[in-house]
Parts: sequence; structure tokens; C-alpha cells
Amino acid sequence: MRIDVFTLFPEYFTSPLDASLLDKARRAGVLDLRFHDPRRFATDPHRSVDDTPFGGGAGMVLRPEPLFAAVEAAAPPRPLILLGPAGRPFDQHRAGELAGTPGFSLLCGRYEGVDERVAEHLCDEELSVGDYVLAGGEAAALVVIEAVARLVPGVVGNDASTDHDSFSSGLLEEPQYTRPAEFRGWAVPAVLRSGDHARIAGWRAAQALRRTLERRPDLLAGRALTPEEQELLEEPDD
Ligand code: JF5
Repeated sequence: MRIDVFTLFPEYFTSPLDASLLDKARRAGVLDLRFHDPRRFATDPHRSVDDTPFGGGAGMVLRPEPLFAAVEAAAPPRPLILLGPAGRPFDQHRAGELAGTPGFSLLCGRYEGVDERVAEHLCDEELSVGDYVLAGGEAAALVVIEAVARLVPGVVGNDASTDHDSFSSGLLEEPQYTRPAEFRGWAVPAVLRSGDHARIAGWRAAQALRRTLERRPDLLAGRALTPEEQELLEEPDD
């Protein structure tokens, strides 16, 4: 899989990528990550990449010329995705779709924004990684790269380990425990040590559902609980 990233701060990516499973995937030839700095395509003496907004207002806007020039010189894989708070929400479903492609590209927004002609005529779509404003799209690009790459066969050591992630079921994950069975007086729920696999599966399903209702009711909004789910909620917490 090839991923091209257009960023004014390519060095931002160095240490997160060197210190992760992504570096292993790059060295194995599974991931081809390429970085492009639009400043190298700025033509004026000051190499400027931003300018004041038409119509007035605070801050600076990324100019179209260096961004178009950088993308056109690289001929990057598409879709080319603009990252910014005004995008459609990036989620596990989109991560799975991108993981099934031979590649895609990311353009990191900066400052107060990007000239709209970049969004409209250069990029294919705009994605947001959450409802907050970052200083730039670089952290958002890392989020997308990591969420997608770990779904690509050969990137995660255990390919089965992504099958039952949070969100692939549409619910949050149930709590997990490991040894010791008691830590500082806090015991692992007895059901998990009972050896009764049917009861364990029921407990896990109920925990996942309770957690989702409590923390992320939006994940269940727009659908009624199934009769099985209603029944799960009748069970005692442990
Ligand atoms: C950015 C204008 C891009 O802040 C973000 C972001 C938030 N969620 N997803 C991405 O990107 C940087 C800021 C301002 C364009």
C-alpha cells in the first residue's frame, strides 16, 4: 500500500513512524509512505505558502499554487484526502475501505485553513478525526495512517486480532483482565474465572452493551435494542 502525505512539516512524522509497527511494515515493503513538502514548490523569494484571507479576517490561509504544484509533481495515489475539522467524520468503516485499496494520499491543512479551490478541485474528499481544532492536520494524518495500516494484511503480526475490535461490532469493547486475579484488593470478575464459556460470552456481551449505552449512546441511536440485547441488560452486573 502506498500512502503519500503532503505536509509543511515532514519531520513531524519521523519519530512516531520510526517507533512503531509502521516502521516494520515499511522495511518489509508492505507500506510505501512518501512525504512531500509543498514549500519546495513555492516560487516567490520568501517561499511563502500562506496569505491573508480575501474579505478580511484574522489569520492566514494556505495558498493554492504550492499545494497544486506539489500534488501534480508527485502524481499521488487517489483518493487525495484533505484533513481538517470541517471534514466528514473519519471512522472505522472508512479505515476498512481505505485498507482495501492499493493506496491513498493525505493533505494536511494548517493555519486558519486551506484555499477552498484546493478542497474543491484538487482533493477528492475532506475528513475530520474529531470535533476539535488542531494546529495542523499532521496529527490527524498519523491517526488515519495508523488506523488504516493496522488493517492491512502483513502490518499487524496477528491478522485475526483486528476482527473483533471496538466498532467492528458497532459497540464498545467489554473490559479485559489479566493476572493477577486480585490486585491491590481489586478482584477480576468471578465469571471470567468460572470456565463457563457460555456465561463468559453472555457477560461480555452485556458489558459491551452497558458500556455503549452509558458512554456512547450515539452508537446505538437510530436503532432499537434487539430482544436479545434487552434480555442481556436484565442480567446482574456480575
Ligand atoms: C486544520 C484548518 C486543518 O484541526 C484539524 C482536524 C480536526 N479534526 N480533524 C482534523 O486539522 C488541522 C486546522 C484548521 C484546516
